[in-house]
Amino acid sequence: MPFATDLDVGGSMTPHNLVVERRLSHMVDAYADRAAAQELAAADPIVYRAYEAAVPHETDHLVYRTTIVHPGRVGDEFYMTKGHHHHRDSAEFYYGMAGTGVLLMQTRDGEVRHEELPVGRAVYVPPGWAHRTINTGDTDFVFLAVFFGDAGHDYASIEETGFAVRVKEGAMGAVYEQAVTR
Ligand code: M6P
Ligand code: ZN
Repeated sequence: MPFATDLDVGGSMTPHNLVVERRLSHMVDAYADRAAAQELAAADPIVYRAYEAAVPHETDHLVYRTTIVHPGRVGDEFYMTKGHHHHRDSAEFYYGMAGTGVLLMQTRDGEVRHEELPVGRAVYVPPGWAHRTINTGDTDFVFLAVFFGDAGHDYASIEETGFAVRVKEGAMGAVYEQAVTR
């Protein structure tokens, strides 16, 4: 049956089906400065949360989630999502709802692109591009993401290579650094 949900600029979704809550201890290896990550993981802060609408994870359906990436850094690297490919290479649609952040994208061949995702901007992630979001501001970064119900989250293949770019805090704002090969 058709249904409606209410999305709040704070990132909450009413009603919602599932909440993904990612704490730093779940992704210590994602950050360049492992020692800083391990130290901060002792207090185990929540890095981000996602709310999902009650859509079946099946072909022809469009699953949507709001995500709230909290502000913070591990060393000088901004808080970010784990990032993933889709098991079935398929597109994703992003829409900025609050705060300041960036969408980092990378193909399996290592081509990298980033797009800022300010409030009111839509970014299209084509099939085959892994995607990670980064909060480059000092308030919650909130966005909506829409993807196919049968896309599936593949974390392993991007974990293996890592993202080739890291987003860090510089003197004049966010800087994009070539990652050291893992
Ligand atoms: C966005 C979408 C979701 C994803 C979430 C958190 O909302 O891309 O599919 O789950 O961000 O990102 P990740 O799954 O990479 O931790
Ligand atoms: Zn995705």
